[in-house]
Amino acid sequence: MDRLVTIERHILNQEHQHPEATGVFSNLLYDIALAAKIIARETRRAGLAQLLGMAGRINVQGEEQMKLDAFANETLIRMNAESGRIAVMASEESSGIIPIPEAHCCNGRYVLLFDPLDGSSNVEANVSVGTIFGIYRRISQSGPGTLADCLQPGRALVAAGYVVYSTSTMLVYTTGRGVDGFTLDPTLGEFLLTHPNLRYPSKANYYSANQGNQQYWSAGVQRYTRWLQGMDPDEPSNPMAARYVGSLVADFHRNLLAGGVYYYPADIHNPSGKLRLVYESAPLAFVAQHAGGLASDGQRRILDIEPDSLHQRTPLFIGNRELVERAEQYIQRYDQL
Ligand code: P6P
Repeated sequence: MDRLVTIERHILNQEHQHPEATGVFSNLLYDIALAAKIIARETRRAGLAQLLGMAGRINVQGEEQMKLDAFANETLIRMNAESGRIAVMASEESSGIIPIPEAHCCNGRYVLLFDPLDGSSNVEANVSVGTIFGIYRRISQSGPGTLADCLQPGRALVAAGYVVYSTSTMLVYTTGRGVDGFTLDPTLGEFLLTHPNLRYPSKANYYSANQGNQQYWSAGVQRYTRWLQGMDPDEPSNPMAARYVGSLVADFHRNLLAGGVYYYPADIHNPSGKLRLVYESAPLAFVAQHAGGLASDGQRRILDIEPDSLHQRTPLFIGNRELVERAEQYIQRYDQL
């Protein structure tokens, strides 16, 4: 029987490989893992705990805020606001930066960005949802963290990951040295290392996109989609299977394990696409990169994009490297015409 490795033990083992480490970063990762356990508990019993149904509040995206959204957001804020490890936070559910109380912010070295419950519109249908997070070092010198601390390019991330709340709850993260997956054993209350050193398989099986929007995509993206379906007469290929959950984290996770590409391109109604750069696309791009994959907006690599604003959107192609590069090639070839 393999040795049981909890996420805490794994984080500590990684810390020991950095003699200069002070443990602050490790404790920040512990805090996120604990928040994930709390959110998992509520997500699992959402229907029972009457957490379903609209909170009646409208969030910054103009969407009715699910009570579970609010709960996940509050949990992540509460777990990190007074730890002294964070200089500033930002969330999909909060319009501006989330300042840290003066008493706890000024020594905080890190910046935490998150989408507390991505895909939450699926909660009522009992479909998988997820948390996405990214961690930067602060670039401001002292005092309370700033908006600029939150608008760093993804290549400056020091850690990123996601939690997928599904048939089981998994936390997958990287600190830039491999991607590791942990499955929550609810009877122990522990995340156990179940998927060490995750890498995209060389053979990709799935493509994930909302083809209801296909007529609104560019010529290049439409042609790319036909290639994925084995229907581009000029570029013969084996058809791939379509899988689209409507929950980015669920699609991303399946494609990471089974090989595939997820894309939410720009369309004539949404020239910048739908997904957010700072707390959705960049953290997942960091994970994809360290699992041997790639993420692009169709022209630029996601990790190279310098954010202009907290909630800016970006087109997103993410998954197996060759599938994302192929999308860039189709866009290069057919969208410039
Ligand atoms: P559509 C959920 O709202 C989300 O942000 C992603 O999790 C998901 O992949 C996408 O939007 C679904 O969007 O337009 O296909 O319903």
